[in-house]
Amino acid sequence: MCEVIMESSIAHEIFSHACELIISVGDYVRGAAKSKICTESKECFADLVTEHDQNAEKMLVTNLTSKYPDHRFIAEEMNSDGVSCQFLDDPTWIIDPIDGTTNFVHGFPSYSISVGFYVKKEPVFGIVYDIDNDKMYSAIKGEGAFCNGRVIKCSTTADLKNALIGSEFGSQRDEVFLQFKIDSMSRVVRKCHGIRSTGSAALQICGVAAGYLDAYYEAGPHIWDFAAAQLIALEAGAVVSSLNGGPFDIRSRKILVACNSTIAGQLSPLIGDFELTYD
Ligand code: LIP
Repeated sequence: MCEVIMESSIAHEIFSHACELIISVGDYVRGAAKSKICTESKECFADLVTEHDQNAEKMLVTNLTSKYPDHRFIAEEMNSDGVSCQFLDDPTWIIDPIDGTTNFVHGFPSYSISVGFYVKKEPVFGIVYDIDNDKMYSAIKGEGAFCNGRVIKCSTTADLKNALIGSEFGSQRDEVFLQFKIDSMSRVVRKCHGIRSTGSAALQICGVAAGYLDAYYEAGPHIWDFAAAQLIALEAGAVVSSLNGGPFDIRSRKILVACNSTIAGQLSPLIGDFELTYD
């Protein structure tokens, strides 16, 4: 009997508040996309941040802190100082204010607000809002996955050779790490219909949940890039694991999401593995 981590009516009340808040922050980001965007780089020249990432995060965290003062936060900009995230049993919001910042900066229409809500380190709900396409992907644990209120299910592709895969080169430019990614993609592309790199882990994983991708894998993203989307994929019927097919560790910065265990089993040996510092 799985333990009830939060009473359903309370989870729904918090979920509805979060959806309204995310829509209003989405309006801010959509408006900001129309103006000239100044960027700063973080770990390297390709790892970008803008004042709009910081403002959107402040809007989310300030609002949620005033409504739920005892809740905790793990968020990209407040945690990008490299100090490891404190992931405790308390009610915790895991936030990426703009997932796909490089796309946002270039006006490439694939960036999202990603908000996961966890209690006792277990997901309660996940929301990924595709700002440019006005699509809200969501799931409450045990209640299925949705896009703008419509039920979504992952695909039933049964063989990798008929599959479309999502993966990313990411924003790190460390030579050894990049070569690992190039080699794994070169092995994978030889065995499937194709690979799509659209620059947002959260939206790629929602693509698996919605069935237009059959799997997504990446080494390098952070807990805030997939905390919400991984629950949406699970509720859509997908399997979520580490790159080597082992149990998924949300702080490991490695994820493989597949429409079923057959595709995961065919894909994982081709990907290989890479040691990364935990979040
Ligand atoms: C991005 C992820 C993407 C990864 C990039 C970056 P950001 O998140 O969504 O999957 O390849 O390196 O981490 O920085 O745009 O929030």
